[in-house]
Amino acid sequence: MPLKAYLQTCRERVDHALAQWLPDESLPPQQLHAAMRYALLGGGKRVRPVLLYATGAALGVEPSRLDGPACAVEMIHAYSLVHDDLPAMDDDELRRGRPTCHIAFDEATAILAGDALLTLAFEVLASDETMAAAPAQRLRMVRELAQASGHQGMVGGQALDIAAEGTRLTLAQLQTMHRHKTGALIRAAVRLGAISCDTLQPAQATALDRYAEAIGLAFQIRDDILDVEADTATLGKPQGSDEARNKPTYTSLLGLEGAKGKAQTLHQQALESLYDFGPSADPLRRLSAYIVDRGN
Ligand code: GRG
Repeated sequence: MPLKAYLQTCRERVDHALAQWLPDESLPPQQLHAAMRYALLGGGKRVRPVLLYATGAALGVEPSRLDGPACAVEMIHAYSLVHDDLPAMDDDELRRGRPTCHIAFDEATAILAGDALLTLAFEVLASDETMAAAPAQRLRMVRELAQASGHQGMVGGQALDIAAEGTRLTLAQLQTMHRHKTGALIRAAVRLGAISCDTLQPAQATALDRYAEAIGLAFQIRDDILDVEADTATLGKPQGSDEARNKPTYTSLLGLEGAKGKAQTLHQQALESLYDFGPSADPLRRLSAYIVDRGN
């Protein structure tokens, strides 16, 4: 299946599952429920769920068993964007081409909607029946997602990012920050797909980890390149915001061409890590190419 059609199929699949997990807007507290739906269903590339489905496909896992973990990862992602956009953090008014959650609603509602999405993610992992997961598998997924999202992962990376504003970072420091802030959840998406496989071999898990590590960094580098090259309408968020905030980025440290070269090297590393997988891993291979070439 061509990548475009594959992306579309996965996006429709996860959007359908997400809509079913979300509370109805007509039920109280209506404002909170409306904000949760606004934050989660308002577009987005669904990169993390697609990676999770593609990892499952590489290992022969039925897509129906992956809907729960795919929803959980996307819920964490959506919550992080809502909180990242708040005045206390990046103070952004535009996301996915629409007003950010705290602009569309209010600050308190946006904080609560983020909190509710974060906690719903773990409810899904604990209770989704279509996952058909053994208790030990479920527990591993909960632990993976918690570690990737919390102080050892995304939240820790966000704290490093805030502390780094206005300072100069070395490439190693920048990489550590992004490995936590953006990379950890991307790795978790791949790992949750892998944990869903009942017959996962240690060598497969190691190869997929290497793949996820490479594309996680490549994703962030592409984000930095887009912040320089793309326009606000294409991005759906303000262009040039990293430079405006004096944020250390791959493009500021490596230059535009250097950053593009680094992204290509990571793409090659991602492909090499999948060497022992057959055609079932083609969606993962194509996703790596998409991540380093994407236009938004
Ligand atoms: C507030 C706890 C907390 C964490 C925030 C991930 C993050 C941490 C903030 C996002 C800031 C940002 C723009 C990071 C660059 C990379 C990134 C995660 C971009 C947004 O992800 P996409 O491109 O977004 O997958 P869509 O809208 O497609 O879902």
